[in-house]
Amino acid sequence: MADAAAAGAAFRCGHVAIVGRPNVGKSTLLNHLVGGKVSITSRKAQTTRHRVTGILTTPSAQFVFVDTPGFQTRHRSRLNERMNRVVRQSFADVDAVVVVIEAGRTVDADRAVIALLPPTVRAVAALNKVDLMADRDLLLPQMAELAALFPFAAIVPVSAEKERALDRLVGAVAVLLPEGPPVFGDDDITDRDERFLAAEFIREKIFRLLGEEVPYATTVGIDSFGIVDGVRRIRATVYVERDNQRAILVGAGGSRMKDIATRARADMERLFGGPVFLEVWVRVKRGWSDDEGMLTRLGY
Ligand SMILES: Nc1nc2c(ncn2[C@@H]2O[C@H](COP(=O)(O)OP(=O)(O)OP(=O)(O)O)[C@@H](O)[C@H]2O)c(=O)[nH]1
Ligand SMILES: [Mg+2]
Repeated sequence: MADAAAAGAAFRCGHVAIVGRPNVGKSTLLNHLVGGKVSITSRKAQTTRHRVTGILTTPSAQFVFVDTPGFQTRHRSRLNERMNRVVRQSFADVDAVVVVIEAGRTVDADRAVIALLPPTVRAVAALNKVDLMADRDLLLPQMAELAALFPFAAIVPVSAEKERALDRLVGAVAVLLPEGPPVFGDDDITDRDERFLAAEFIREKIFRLLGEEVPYATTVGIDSFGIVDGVRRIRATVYVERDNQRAILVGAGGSRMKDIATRARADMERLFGGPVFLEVWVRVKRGWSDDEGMLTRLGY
């Protein structure tokens, strides 16, 4: 804040939704923008299911980024409807939107997301994964098409993973934010609590370590979370739809579940900054993704 004042410019602060079709790198972008793992990522589409906040504070601005689930039309269930609702609602209470699109490849699902943008919203397009592009000549025609679809304030090719041009993206978003004091502390990187993050880290390992079916049939609930003598003691339950999915998840002699829990615990200890004792159970709960009461209890 001192720097902004010294330069004669007012401090800016605002909410910025990150939207896009599944798997374009929205959560990876959020994590690299804020410099910590607050939103889970995987190679699989529809990894993110909740609204996840990540906060970046610079000398001249505070950005409250809101990661959202990939907007999609497949896998119809009440859970999917709730996920799409999160995306639509995200436009209502933000000052700017970052639409993430794969560099060099605009598809109909991207156009569907752009069509959701309210005409008055201020938006920047981030063309992500430029590091994977073989032919950079594709960028100019892609930018021309996007500019014709929506009056983007800027279109910025970036690589979230390699942290390329993220400063340009942040600069393009900063000018869209209103003047105002910061609402979070300088060191805060999320407003999500440890309980939520613990459940998400377990879900991430399931998305990363299992095949195409089980992750989508899975959710995680935290049964208890306490701190005793500086050790976080967490008891979690993983819910699956069917017995055979439970067997796959547990693995021979419990080996797969042990691997999932070990990796999730390492992430928790890194972010929480202290030792974690983690106990994970697996239960069959048929139809959880269409059960309104259960979805609400699980925070969807
Ligand atoms: N090469 C490369 N890979 C990236 C980049 N950004 C993200 N990825 C990868 O793309 C995959 C999807 O990333 P996520 O961040 O989970 O994507 P998402 O848009 O949040 O996906 P959903 O939450 O499922 O909608 C992961 O395997 C990331 O490692 C990038 O800049 N370059
Ligand atoms: Mg995501």
